[in-house]
Amino acid sequence: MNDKPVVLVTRKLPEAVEQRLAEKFTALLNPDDKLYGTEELLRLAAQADAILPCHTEKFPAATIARLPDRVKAIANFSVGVDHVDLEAATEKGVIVTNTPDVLSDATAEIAMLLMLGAARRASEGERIVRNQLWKDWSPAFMVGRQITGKRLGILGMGRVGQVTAGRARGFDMTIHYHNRRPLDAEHAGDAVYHDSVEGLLSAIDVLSIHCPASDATRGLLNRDRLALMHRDAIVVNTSRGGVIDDDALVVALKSGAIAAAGLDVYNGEPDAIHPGYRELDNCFLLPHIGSATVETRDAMGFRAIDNLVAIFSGREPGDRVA
Ligand code: 8YV
Repeated sequence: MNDKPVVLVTRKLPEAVEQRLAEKFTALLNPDDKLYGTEELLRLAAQADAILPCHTEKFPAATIARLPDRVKAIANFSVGVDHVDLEAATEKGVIVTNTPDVLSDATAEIAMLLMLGAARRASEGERIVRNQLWKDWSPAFMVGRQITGKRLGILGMGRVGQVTAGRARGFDMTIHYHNRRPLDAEHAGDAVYHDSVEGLLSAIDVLSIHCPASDATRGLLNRDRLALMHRDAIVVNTSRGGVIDDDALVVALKSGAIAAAGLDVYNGEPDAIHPGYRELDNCFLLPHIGSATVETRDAMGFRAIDNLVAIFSGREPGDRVA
């Protein structure tokens, strides 16, 4: 007889993760990595005691209300939980967890890659070489900007923000940040706190966005705030597309109001992002790969499993967010 809890896994996860999951649970896997729509998700959830989703599956209040009562938990394979209505989950008594810490290094790497790629015109250069458009060299050819020694502004100095600050210090960048509250001295180090987004934006050369998407941060980087940045400034986003007002950023990039952007996350990703970004040479664009390393994806899966094991052993999961 099999009395292990049943876990619905919505996407294909790394082999080691699926193996460990199968040792502890009855796992309903998705070997073809099909993207489930809401109805299919709810149909499959009828057999599940918990769901292990990615950010690609959405759980608004209406979906949570329709979850079968046997579903006790949503153990996300993600640190961001903006795809789950946490209030609705709490109301229904569904525990929600995420996977913090384990993706901070990988995401900070991508933030640095975006800074460098945007500053040094990586997209443009790569296209020139690949398309056999490289005909000459001159002192003025492909001249970009240097990030070394510049002022980095971190919007959201949480786990990923702090690791990014550490990496940026290796480039002799000075660190500025805005958070709801300043960090304690041990975590802030030499970073300069700004008590307003506006104060931060007017004091920096490079902005790296690390705050979660929420009602409070939606469209935060809008036309008025972009106008506070100087003409050589660079905007980088590894958090969520929703923090940026795309129309405003595209206009700023097109008009030269700021120099460049490096983006890994978008409103409307994957296939309905603002078309303006694709046309701009001063955009360095990646397809939401902040945590896409072998090491991190395994660690995210193990962390989600640890949360599920705690929940089904009657313990408080380490990463409970609702
Ligand atoms: C993940 C992310 O790949 O964890 C997050 O919040 O944005 C990504 O790094 C994705 O969410 C997996 O579900």
